[in-house]
Amino acid sequence: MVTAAGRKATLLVMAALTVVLTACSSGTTTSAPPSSTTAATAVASPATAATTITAKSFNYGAPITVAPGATVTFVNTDDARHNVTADDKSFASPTVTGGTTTFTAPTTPGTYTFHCTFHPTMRGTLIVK
Ligand SMILES: [Cu+2]
Repeated sequence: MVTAAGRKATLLVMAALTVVLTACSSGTTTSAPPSSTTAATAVASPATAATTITAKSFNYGAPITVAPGATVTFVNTDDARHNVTADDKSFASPTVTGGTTTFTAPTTPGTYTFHCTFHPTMRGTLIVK
């Protein structure tokens, strides 16, 4: 009788442990998909990044295309101060040093060349269409 009760108790403990372990492993399994969701979001990000001009190593990178009047983000990854100033002065970003700022693209479609007022050799192109 004691042995039967003991077995029953043991079974209950094992069942409880199994539930806990299952809960733990399913919890771990559940936390994995969110990271692949994050990866999917990261893949979608480049579309947004198209409205971002990044200054890196005194280089603006490839021309970017934005909609008329779009808010363009300017990211300066250098320790030096930079800005985005249109050659025709139609737009200009604030100057940032190792930071991020924004400016408004022209509302008139066209191809605008720009430069950094502190480093005239830095040149980039903003296409508005
Ligand atoms: Cu500069």
